[in-house]
Amino acid sequence: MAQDLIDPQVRDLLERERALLARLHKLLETAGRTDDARRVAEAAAALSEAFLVVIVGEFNAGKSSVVNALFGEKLMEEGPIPTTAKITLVRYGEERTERLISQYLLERRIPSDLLRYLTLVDTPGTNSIVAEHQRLTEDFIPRADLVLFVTSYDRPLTESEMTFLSYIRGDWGKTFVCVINKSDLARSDDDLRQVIGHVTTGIEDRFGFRPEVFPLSAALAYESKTNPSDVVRATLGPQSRFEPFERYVRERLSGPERVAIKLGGPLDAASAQLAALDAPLAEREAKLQAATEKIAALRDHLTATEGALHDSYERPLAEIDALLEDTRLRGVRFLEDAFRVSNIGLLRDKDRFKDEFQRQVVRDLDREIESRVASGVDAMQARALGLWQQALTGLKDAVPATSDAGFDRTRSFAELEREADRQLRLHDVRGEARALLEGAQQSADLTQYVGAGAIGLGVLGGVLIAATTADALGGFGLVTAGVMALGSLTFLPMQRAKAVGQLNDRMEALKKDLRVALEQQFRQQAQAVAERVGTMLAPLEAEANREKQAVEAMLAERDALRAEVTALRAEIAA
Ligand SMILES: Nc1nc2c(ncn2[C@@H]2O[C@H](COP(=O)(O)OP(=O)(O)O)[C@@H](O)[C@H]2O)c(=O)[nH]1
Ligand SMILES: [Mg+2]
Repeated sequence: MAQDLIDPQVRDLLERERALLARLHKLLETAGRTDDARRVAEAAAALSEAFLVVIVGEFNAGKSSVVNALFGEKLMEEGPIPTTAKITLVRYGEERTERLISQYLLERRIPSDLLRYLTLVDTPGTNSIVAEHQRLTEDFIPRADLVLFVTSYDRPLTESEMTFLSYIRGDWGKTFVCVINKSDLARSDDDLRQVIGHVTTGIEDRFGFRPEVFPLSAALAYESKTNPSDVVRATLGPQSRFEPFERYVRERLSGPERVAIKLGGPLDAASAQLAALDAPLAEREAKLQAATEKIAALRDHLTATEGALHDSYERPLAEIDALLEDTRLRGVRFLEDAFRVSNIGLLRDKDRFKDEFQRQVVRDLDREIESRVASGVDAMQARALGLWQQALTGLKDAVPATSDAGFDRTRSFAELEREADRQLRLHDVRGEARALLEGAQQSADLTQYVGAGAIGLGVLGGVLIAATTADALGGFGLVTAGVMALGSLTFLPMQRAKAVGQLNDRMEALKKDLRVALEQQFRQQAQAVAERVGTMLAPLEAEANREKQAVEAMLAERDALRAEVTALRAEIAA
């Protein structure tokens, strides 16, 4: 079969090497090494050009017929009339196309499997040689793996053929193999032997080397490959004498030495490119490693932030405690003073009593508490942002600003900075403090004092009054008539002691409940702040993760390709 012109094993190696180079090309492009990728593409292209066969000979000697017989298909037109005065490059293409590369060079693409492994150059007759042909031929001859000189039995070794061969041998230092086509025209073996002798000595005398000479019949060989009749094919095969020539071509093209040269070159290129990839990949890996560590540290740092945030409202809470304690003391003083006979008017006037209590005891407790809460919120936010900014600065130092390939923090950093900026601008201490306070007031701990409906600005004072005085006052009011009636002077101190006791109890409970409610609100807010700051890390983590996957994939591919290069080398050498 024509396919076997290239040994199947060699074809397999070629395919694998082609696949290897394609993968390497992709890897280099992914790694951003465009120039190297281009070099690999060139090596791959050279591999496709593997096994360049140049056919020379007089017009009408049967060059096209020999090619067609080798392939077992009509790649080239045959005929007694010169069809072209151009050098024709025949190579693989998905479909049959013809393209004029220059005035004297025609490229023909044919979807023939064998052309995946070899490229043919068909030259016009040697007698039509022009300067341009010579120059073009010069482009191909030195690269040729095989130069086929086709002469014909009926006109063996013409003078123009000798002239052309002298270019090949003399100017370009190439050897060639000689086909004597149309040997079916020989009337006897003796005649044929004579022609063979003529050609062999003619070349030897002129060029100083003894050529391989193959007398054959391309016409019969083609028939022996394509005739539908088994009998015809079996008879014509030996008659065509084509087999030794075909075997020779196969050995020349797929012999171990040539294969080693053909496949070794691109493999060397691949090895070099893989080696060149080590440093940049290691650098990306190191960068990524540093960034990942930094991000993880930042994540830890932020987790710790939540804890740190709790410290920031401890002081305001203690101050609120102190404020309530002061209030309690004022309340005790107020009650001790109020429960006297001289003050009986105040005790009888519930509204006045309340007003006085508000004025002397409660004072601006609401505002005071609100301002402590505000400073707690403020401290917490400031702390969160401070931690965040500090972390961001550290991260900036650790993660490279830009790199043509690899971890790119620029985008995520811009996002982070925007977010931090937004947090700063959004920061409305008073509003947040009020919200926090309202949240605390709505909590079950505090609504027990006044009911949820009474909540509003300054309600804490109301809470306080309700908590400390309602019972005392109510209790007092109820017995006032009795007091007057009995005129009992022992009754007032009793009531006073009772009221003070109640105030103390209530204040103690309120202190505790308010603290619990506020703490809960602060904790919630700290958690929200920590979460918000935490989510700002997400894009950076995503970027690091993306880079991690990219680098890991590239490393794995590099190692796989390296192993494949080694395997291919071993098989080529075998
Ligand atoms: N008798 C005979 N004629 C052949 C043989 N091979 C080719 N020819 C004829 O020789 C002529 C030229 O063949 P072609 O392949 O076109 O020659 P090219 O100009 O060198 O490409 C054609 O008419 C073919 O039919 C052969 O083996 N025996
Ligand atoms: Mg031809």
